[in-house]
Amino acid sequence: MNKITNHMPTAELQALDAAHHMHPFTANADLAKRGARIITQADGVTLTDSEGEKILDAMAGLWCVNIGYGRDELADAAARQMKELPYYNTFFMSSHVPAIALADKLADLAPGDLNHVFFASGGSEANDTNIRLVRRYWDLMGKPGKKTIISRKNAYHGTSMGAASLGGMQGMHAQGGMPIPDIVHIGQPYWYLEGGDMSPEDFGLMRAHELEAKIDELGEDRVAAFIAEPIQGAGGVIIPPDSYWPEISRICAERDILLIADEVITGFGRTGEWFGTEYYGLAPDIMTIAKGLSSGYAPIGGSMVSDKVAAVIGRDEFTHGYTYSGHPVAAAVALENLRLLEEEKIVETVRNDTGPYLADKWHQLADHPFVGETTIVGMMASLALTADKSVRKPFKSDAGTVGFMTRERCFGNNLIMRHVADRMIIAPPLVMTRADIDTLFERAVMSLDQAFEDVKEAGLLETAD
Ligand code: PXG
Repeated sequence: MNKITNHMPTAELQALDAAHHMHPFTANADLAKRGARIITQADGVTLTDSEGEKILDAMAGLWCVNIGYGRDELADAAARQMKELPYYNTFFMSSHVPAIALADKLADLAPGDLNHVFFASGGSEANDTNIRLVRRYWDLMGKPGKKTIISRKNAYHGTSMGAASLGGMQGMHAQGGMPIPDIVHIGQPYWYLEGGDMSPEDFGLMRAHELEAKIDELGEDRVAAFIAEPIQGAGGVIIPPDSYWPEISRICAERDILLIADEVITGFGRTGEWFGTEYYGLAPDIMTIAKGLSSGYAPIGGSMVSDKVAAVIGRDEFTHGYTYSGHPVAAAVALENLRLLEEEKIVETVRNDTGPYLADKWHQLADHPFVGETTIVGMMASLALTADKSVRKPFKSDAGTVGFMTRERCFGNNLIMRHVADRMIIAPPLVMTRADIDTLFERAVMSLDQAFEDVKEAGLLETAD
């Protein structure tokens, strides 16, 4: 393909970017020295950068472009809606057609009795809504003491003060007064590095029982809710042992607390089901949605709420809302995205065809001397890098050193595969074909081979004591 020329040269773009643009989760001074990779176009599963390089995007942007890039239908839906009604609010007894249609469609798609939606612009806002929803629910139920929300270490629920407090990322809590009061964290079901000598099943049960123990410790009359991602995404694609979710479900059913499933990543086909709660057979009271809802084409998220909780919340004014709750353009784009996902049977294809094909390839990587385990559900997968396949232990070097070196090789080979500490992760667009998967696999093997040599040469192929 030709170099894209209808923009400034890369170096000039990088200089302007460094001068004025503060990037998320970035040491901007370091980035300024190195220069950002500038993406100019995308189609299907492939990005084009300002140098004309074609890059296979095995992360679907930031876990969101489920439908793939370049869908005119979504652009047309946005243009139509912008001309007809670019904005109106949903406060003050008003509504509009796109928000109504999308809420109706979501009630249809969501499992169980999650028949109501409170819209937000993304996952963080939606999780902030959830904090307020569950506390308000228990107030109205005459149990105002039930305020505490139990979450998990290494969970990711967003970056606003509320959402980052729900999250269990130490690096985030260290920067500015988090967690906010009445949010506590239990252990994560991460068997590979935390399971020790236990079997995965016993370890899964043990971690689930931490929820029960925490409820007992705090007192059931103080606990409002438990929040969790069905599969941790940003934490490293941590797929819990099979014993974990059934036990959590039992505890939530027996105790008088609400279950919030954060489906920002696992929703809209990522697991091969429409929602991760369906994959695990969960019955949450509230479900957080964002990302794949619009395939990232427009910023929109929300909280799906059960009949039971919505009926209570609806008794009185809920003093909460965002200017862009149910934004008509974002809602119209989301609706069109859901129509395409359904009509083109994209979720079914992931479940029955491309998902199993990817899983087969992914598990072949487990034979590589640099890989300790491979794990995958639908189209979200991870692998643990290791210095010694015979033990489940981290590297001696700081967590992420080896992962970063591997990521650099992937980027060099025009493959977007990310690292979380020393796990490599993928979450490709759900439209990825078998041929795309073959390309992904070839580039992944090449990158692992190269990184393995780099790590050996740097003297970093060493296991922690
Ligand atoms: N919940 C979950 C489970 C998420 O993964 C959010 C909430 C927050 O959504 P917003 O739309 O406010 O970003 C997320 C977002 C990463 C990464 O590095 C992951 C996310 C966002 C940014 C980076 O993997 N997930």
